[in-house]
Amino acid sequence: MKTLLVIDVQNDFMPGGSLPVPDGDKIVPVINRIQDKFDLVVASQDWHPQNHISFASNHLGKSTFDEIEIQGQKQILWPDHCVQGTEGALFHPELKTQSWETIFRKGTDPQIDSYSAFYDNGHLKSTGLSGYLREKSTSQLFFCGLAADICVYFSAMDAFKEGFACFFIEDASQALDVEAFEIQKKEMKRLGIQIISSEDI
Ligand code: VGL
Ligand code: ZN
Repeated sequence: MKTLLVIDVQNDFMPGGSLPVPDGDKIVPVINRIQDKFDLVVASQDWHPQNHISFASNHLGKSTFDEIEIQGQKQILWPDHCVQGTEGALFHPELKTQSWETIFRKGTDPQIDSYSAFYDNGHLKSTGLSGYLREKSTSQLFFCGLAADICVYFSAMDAFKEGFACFFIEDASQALDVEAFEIQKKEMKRLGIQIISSEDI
């Protein structure tokens, strides 16, 4: 049973969006091409209230990309992005969504950030995705989306820890910080998360 997880392919992470990933839009045709090779396709959507703690605009005197500490957790302060109900929170208009069985939203609690589609950054609350995938008898989980080094990476790491066989589709994701992603790729490979190309599926 093969499941594709499409992580945060939303307008704000595209060139021209508020938190753009360089070449973020290049992955859209790749993701569209591979979807029908899976038994199940599920997506995640970053879905923040305007007063979200990860927005620099909600911290007086702070700038975007500053790092602060919240309850012992490091938190990067982002530009406002993926605000619930805005254009920026919508999926890329050319992304095929019709075969998606469901969408898991994350980052909805104003006080907690959530990069992974499985858990918030402090691992305090589950989104229910792990239980959902188990109930669907998913054995192999394939990852794609944005940003490779943030939400896709943390999702893959959580899934791996939950015991799923994980495959990271490199050409169906793009990193915000390419150097950080190179290091993460080595770490994932060492753990047994396979880094693959869309052509290997
Ligand atoms: C993301 C930063 C903040 C992502 C979400 O989807 O990679 N990055 N929120
Ligand atoms: Zn976010």
